[in-house]
Amino acid sequence: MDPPNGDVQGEVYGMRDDGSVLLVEWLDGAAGDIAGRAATWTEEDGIQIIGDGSLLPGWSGIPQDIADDGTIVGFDFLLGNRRAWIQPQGEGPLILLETWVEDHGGVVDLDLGLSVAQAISADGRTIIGHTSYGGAWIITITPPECPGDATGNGSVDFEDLNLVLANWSQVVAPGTGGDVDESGVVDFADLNIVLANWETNCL
Ligand SMILES: [Ca+2]
Ligand SMILES: [Ca+2]
Repeated sequence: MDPPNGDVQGEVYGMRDDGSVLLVEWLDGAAGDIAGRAATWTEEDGIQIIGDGSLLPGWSGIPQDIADDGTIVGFDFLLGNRRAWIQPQGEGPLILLETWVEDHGGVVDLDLGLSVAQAISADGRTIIGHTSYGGAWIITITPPECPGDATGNGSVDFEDLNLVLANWSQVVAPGTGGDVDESGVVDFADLNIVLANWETNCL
């Protein structure tokens, strides 16, 4: 693949597992940038700044990894200081990762803070990283309860109904293949839960 633009400087830090999105720290020499800006690059859209390019004005924004739903994790860097951030679903501003965790009921008990977010799992459920001097950390994200959501995408609709019907009266691993009541078999109980929660959006 050709580089996206021979006039830019920067580094590629990560990519989506399917290779469709590259994560770059973008330095636009023509614009006189001295701090790198967090950006994505895709074949279709080229460079797109992530949020404002950094969490804090004047810091370098360094994206590290992206989940399948577009959530991006990374960190800001300035003179040896680092601040981990997240952009949920790849939309809106960058959010200090500690703030995001606490806003979702998590507890950050590290005096030094979550300095660097290193990676996020493809399903977006696990984030790992490290502090500046205090070692590594891991964040596990529990999805919200969403009765009837057989596909696990946060909404109850025809996909879920189809999964129930496709496996009708089958014995499955509890909680999979449309078994939304986790009984181990796909039957009317599951169909009723899907219909009772029809068109619910849990996100
Ligand atoms: Ca669903
Ligand atoms: Ca069942």
